[in-house]
Amino acid sequence: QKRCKGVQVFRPFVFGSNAKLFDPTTNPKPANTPEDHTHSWEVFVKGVDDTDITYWCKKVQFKLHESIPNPVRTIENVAPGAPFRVFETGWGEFEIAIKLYYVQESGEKPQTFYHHLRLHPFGTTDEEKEAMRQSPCIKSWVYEEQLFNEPYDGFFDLLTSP
Ligand code: SLL
Repeated sequence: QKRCKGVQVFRPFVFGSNAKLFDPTTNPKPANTPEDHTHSWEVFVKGVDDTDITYWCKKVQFKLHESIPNPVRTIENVAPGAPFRVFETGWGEFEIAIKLYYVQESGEKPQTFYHHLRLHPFGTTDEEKEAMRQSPCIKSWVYEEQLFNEPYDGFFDLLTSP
């Protein structure tokens, strides 16, 4: 297998979380949810504007807080354009390790990103915080670019075929 010398390919993606406070009318607590859980949330990895990333990202492992049952969640075989994601409920914020596994043709080792799960309004200015307080959903999204440096010929074809 030959590498494409001097070639760098970037692929944008998004990772992050969405969280909602339980509320009897807008976000009712599902049956059997533990008493102390205050929020429902999801953590995800996906393409920008839900574009497909499955041609380079094959699998994502989310490592949640140890207080959560089965904290290591592995998501694969998602439909093209669908997010890799985990839904949960809970009461606290914590750091999530998000490990991306690349398609076999890439020859790339998995890479870990870190995301702080946000349940509560945050922001640097009062305006930002107030806007979040008004919003039904606390979004914390990070836009990233995956760099493939001198990809193998076969992987380059995968990355660049329409
Ligand atoms: C804190 N450092 O103390 C954090 C830890 C852990 C959050 C937060 C448990 C959910 C479950 C849950 O929400 N843990 O029991 O399934 O704030």
